[in-house]
Amino acid sequence: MPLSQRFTLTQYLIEQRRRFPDASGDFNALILDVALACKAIARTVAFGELGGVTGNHEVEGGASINVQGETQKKLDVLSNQVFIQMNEWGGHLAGMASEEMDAPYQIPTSYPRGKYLLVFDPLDGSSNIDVNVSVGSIFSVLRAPADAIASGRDLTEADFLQPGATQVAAGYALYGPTTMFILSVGNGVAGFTLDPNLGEFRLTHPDIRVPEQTQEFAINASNSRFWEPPVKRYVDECLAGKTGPRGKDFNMRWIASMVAEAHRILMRGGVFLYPRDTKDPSKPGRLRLLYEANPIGFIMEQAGGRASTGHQPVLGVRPSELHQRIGLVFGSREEVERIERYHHEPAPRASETPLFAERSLFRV
Ligand code: AFP
Repeated sequence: MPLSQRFTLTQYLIEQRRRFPDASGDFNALILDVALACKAIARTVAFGELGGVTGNHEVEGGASINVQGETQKKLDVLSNQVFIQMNEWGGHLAGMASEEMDAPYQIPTSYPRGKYLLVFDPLDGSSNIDVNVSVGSIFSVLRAPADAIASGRDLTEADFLQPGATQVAAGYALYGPTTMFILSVGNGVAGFTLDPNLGEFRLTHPDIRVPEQTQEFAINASNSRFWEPPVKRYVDECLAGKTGPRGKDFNMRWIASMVAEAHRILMRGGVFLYPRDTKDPSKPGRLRLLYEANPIGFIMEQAGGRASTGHQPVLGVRPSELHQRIGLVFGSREEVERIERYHHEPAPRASETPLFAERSLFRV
């Protein structure tokens, strides 16, 4: 399709809004502010060492640590600031929450307060930014509680604890060889590529569908000794390839940047697992529910894929904490359903699964 005929993100949003003749335009303006933040972050990331933005964020006494107990990169802090600056003033938001902030961010009283909540991971995969892997920003849009909208009161953590199924929209920007913006407003998934000449996101992937089957899986195999039996079983069967119960060979990938893995899976299928494991009993998984699992889960489901904790659909989980962690499996529908089935079935006896006994590559 000639470039001139490709919709911009703004045109796409206007088209989508025609489904809701009474819409105020607030929602579209919010998504455009989020997209602007992503463009600004893409630009900052692209300068890398030249822009003096690589490395840890240093404070008195050493590198700063976020609420997760993780070292903050300079770019984590900068990206968080960009999200706040671009989104606090427009009057569309009642408040924000981020991986990089302990508590909800209150919209300053100098700005009007609106009806949406924005939850985000400003720079996912950032612990690998210094080696130039693809990183991205993940966001989720929720409705603020009615009384908060009516009164304009400060928000509490509880206001954000909504199941993923209630998301109004979700998406991510990927800062890779090209910058892309992937969005679902609850009507399928559309992908936009940043046109560096225009500085605009142009619609390049109008209706993304995750292939239902796959021969590719992604998991951090260094955790194998901590996996629960259903995950061990699944991975063992994939590794057994043609000669095993699956009767086909599988390929494995691990980028350690979930947003990049999610994008690969959206484009060509696959399954991603960061399951609950026994590594640290105080952490029921590695990834965060509200700004990682829920938005990526929403995108996957809207693209015909599936997202699960292993035990239940991730979008059905009622959050208990702002920074709650959770086990996450997503991607091609048939694989995710298989992994869920393994979690619900009684563990097979060793005699029924020779892979588990003698030949498991990941035996403990
Ligand atoms: P960072 O944003 O701190 O780099 O974390 C990335 C992440 O949350 C997710 O994007 C990766 O899939 C996962 O962590 C990688 O975890 P491992 O380092 O345990 O493989």
